Amino acid sequence: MTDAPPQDAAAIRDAALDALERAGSADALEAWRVEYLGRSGRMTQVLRGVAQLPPDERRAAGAAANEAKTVLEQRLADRRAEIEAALAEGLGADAIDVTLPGRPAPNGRYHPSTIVMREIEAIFRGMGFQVAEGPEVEWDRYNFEMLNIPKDHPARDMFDTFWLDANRDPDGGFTTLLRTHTSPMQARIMEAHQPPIRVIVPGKCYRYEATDATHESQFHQIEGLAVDKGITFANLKHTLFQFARQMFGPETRIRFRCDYFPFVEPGVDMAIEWRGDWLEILGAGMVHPNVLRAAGYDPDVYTGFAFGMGPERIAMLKYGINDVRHFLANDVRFLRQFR
Ligand code: YSA
Repeated sequence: MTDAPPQDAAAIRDAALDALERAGSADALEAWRVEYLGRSGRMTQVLRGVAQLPPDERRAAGAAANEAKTVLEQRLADRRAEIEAALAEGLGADAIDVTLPGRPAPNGRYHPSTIVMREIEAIFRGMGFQVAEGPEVEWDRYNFEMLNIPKDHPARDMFDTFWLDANRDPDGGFTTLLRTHTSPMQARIMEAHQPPIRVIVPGKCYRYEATDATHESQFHQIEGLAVDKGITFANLKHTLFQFARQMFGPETRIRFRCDYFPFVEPGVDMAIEWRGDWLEILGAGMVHPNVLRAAGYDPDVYTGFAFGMGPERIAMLKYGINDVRHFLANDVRFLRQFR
């Protein structure tokens, strides 16, 4: 006599139920089904074994094995339903409603200074100028001395300067600063290159001055420099007239007036007529012989013109902005208006 089938049925049922709890996917359930209830499954084997038992044991053993099989089939069905429900719930949470309108991606925009500077650059590139950039932390030598503004020159008062404590000369004087204009790049470019030169230099400038509607302590300038044999004031005037007409329209009226900058002779400022008023947009002039000489050029051979303009002031004209301080206030209501 053997009691193996009924005991096996109970033991296999318990092991199977245990394994079923751990099966967490449709694939795992199928593997479980094959292992216990498949054609050669462990519970199927037990049922087949009942036929080999002595007749008086078959009834009880068969009933026990059938009951164990029924329990497993029932639990398999329940477990399948549980897994399908969990899967449906997960899918529901991640479901994408493809019929919803798309959310607009927030686009960045160009700053109005950038827009105007690019426009200015494009105009001068079209006239054969290259574009260069230079350092914002500058030596006194380039910002002033090589531009014919020696130490103690009264013209230094035109440029309220942020001096840096990083370097001092033997007398304890400051030697480095935040550049007050882009003009030091004139000296750097002439020092490093031979004529002919036609270049513009966009960049940030800093002045230690009280701010108001037309003055910021940080702003941009675009410097222009042309040096060659035979450059005259007429070339300067033509270049700036071309620029103003492309920038502000072909009918734009332009005014030149004498002005003083130590690095040019003669010096001028240029204004354009805008909404019934004259608005100054740049300083300019013929490069001073001392500046040419300081860069190693012979002023009897080479002449040049230079100019420096403020893109924020130009943007104010173009867009009707009434205060230069808006440019750096980081107010998105202001910045959103430009593309
Ligand atoms: C003059 C002659 C040259 O051959 C070359 C360049 C120059 C310009 C000279 N370097 C200069 O800085 N002149 S400036 O003090 O009159 O500034 C030029 C332009 O920069 C101004 O017309 C204005 O548009 C802008 N600017 C100056 N200070 C500013 C400013 N913009 C905003 N805030 C400030 N504080």
